[in-house]
Amino acid sequence: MTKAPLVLCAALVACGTEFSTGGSGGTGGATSTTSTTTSSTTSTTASGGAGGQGGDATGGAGGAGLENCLDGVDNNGDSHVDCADPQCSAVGFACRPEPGPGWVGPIVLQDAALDCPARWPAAVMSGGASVTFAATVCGCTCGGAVDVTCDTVQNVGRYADAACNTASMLNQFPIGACTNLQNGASFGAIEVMPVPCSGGTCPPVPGVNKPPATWVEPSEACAPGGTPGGCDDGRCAPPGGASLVCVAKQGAQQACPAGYPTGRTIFTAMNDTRGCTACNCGPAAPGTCDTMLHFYANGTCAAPAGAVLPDDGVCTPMDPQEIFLSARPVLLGTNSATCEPSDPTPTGTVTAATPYTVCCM
Ligand SMILES: [Ca+2]
Ligand SMILES: [Ca+2]
Repeated sequence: MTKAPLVLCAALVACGTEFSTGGSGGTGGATSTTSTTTSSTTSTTASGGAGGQGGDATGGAGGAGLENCLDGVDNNGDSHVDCADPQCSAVGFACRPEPGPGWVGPIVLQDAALDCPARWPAAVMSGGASVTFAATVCGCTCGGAVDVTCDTVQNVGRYADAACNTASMLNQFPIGACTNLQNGASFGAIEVMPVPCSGGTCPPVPGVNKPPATWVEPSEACAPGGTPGGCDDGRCAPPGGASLVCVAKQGAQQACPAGYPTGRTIFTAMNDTRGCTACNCGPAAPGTCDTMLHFYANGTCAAPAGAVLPDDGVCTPMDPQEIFLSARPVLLGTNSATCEPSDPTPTGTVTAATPYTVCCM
């Protein structure tokens, strides 16, 4: 719903389409493009060729053409241009005071939630009196530990009974290597103990949640689509209806020109510098490396015996009749080590920028 930052066209000349509502609206003349080089800006003006009738006026005299009230041209040949033409004044077009150099308009100012009025179809700026926003929510978590150092042996407790009540015998199997169990081994139960690890780091995962900033007193300005003209002193503009008729100039708190006494400052951009302080992870606390212990039916770890046990330290009954001839603990590449995240705090703010002074009748 945020409109583009203000693009106040020079003198609102090039802002919109030809004003044309009501009437049969004949086709306009050819549009030519001219470059104005009186300043550093180049504006494109639509200088309609002959016969560009149409426009707002209704009920013109029989046989007379229609007057376009916003093109600075006497379209119907009655010697009256725009606001001076009875067709335009009859439907509320009026000369508004000339605001002076640097001011653009007339425009109408209204609640930003509304669509621009039909006679002021060109949305030329939006913004508000100030900005409001909720606090930034900062978070930080740590991913799984990497570069940990795993102990090099797997401790395995062997028991003669199935409930691990008998005195245990400790085996230490080098991790990743094949241990030949010589004449074979059988177990009533075993406990495969976790493999400790140390060291390592964790990748930090920052979280920055910036609630949208919104305008206080959101407003928008709409311009008529056409060239102000047809006034001896001032600018011809459509009736404002329920909206305030205003003029605008860049900068805050400019002195309002005659005829537009009520001024206010409207900001048209937001400068958002919000963020969070750094998300860091402390060194990994000691944990365990995950392994699986494989038993084999031959002496070289080549014939899997079907017994594969996790390193959970749990008393696991085995078939005491089964003879294993070799064993190998295998690292799975995962671990339980964790890191402590930092506690980031919000930084920055949102400020209103690019002010315009809008003065209204
Ligand atoms: Ca005209
Ligand atoms: Ca006329």
